[in-house]
Amino acid sequence: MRIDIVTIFPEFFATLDVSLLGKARQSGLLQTHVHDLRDVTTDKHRTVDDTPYGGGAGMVMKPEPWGDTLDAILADPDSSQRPVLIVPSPAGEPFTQVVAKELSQEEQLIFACGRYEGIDQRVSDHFATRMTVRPISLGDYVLNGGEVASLAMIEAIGRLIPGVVGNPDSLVEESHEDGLLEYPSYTKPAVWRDLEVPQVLLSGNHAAIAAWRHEQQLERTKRIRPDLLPE
Ligand code: 6GU
Repeated sequence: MRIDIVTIFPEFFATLDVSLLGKARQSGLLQTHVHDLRDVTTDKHRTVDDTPYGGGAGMVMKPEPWGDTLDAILADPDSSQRPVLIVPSPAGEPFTQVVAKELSQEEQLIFACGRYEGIDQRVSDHFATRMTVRPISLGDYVLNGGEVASLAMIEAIGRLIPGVVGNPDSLVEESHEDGLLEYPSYTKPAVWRDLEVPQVLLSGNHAAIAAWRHEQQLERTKRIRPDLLPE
């Protein structure tokens, strides 16, 4: 998979070198390209924002630098025929494991990291004719910009690319995979600060262990995330 990121803060993406995704990049499973939006500006102050038409607080990102940067990405012979343009925004559709799985099957994703009060709407309107545009939100709270949100999405998506996570079994029994929260995990020692590991896990009875884990998933989900359960 190829991932392009457009941002005025390329430094945020230095962490793509680290851990699992860093390894995926080294092995060629993942290619990332970070583009500084200011590189295409021509004025002395490298301006990327301006005041909103109609008035109001804050600044809006100007369309021209976005247009020039995205045109250049599309013109790259290594770009795919129809990439997905992800626009991180608290006004987007909710990001879920289902969305992460869909996006992990794409050839190319482009993350448009907006700052200030967002990007001139015409950027999405124009590029919707040339790419699949998806405004996506991490949840009901506000971040200063799309950079941290993009990093979270890239990690969630990247680990689903075949080969990125060494043992694919570890992708199966985790929260949200079966619509439930995951069960609690324990390792040695069997007693720690007077707290014992649940006996059933030491029993060697695999059916009993599976049943106990499923019960724990249901109990946790009911208590913490009842919205995930059917009526
Ligand atoms: Cl995806 N972007 C921004 N800027 N703020 C957010 C968000 C995304 N999700 C929640 N808040």
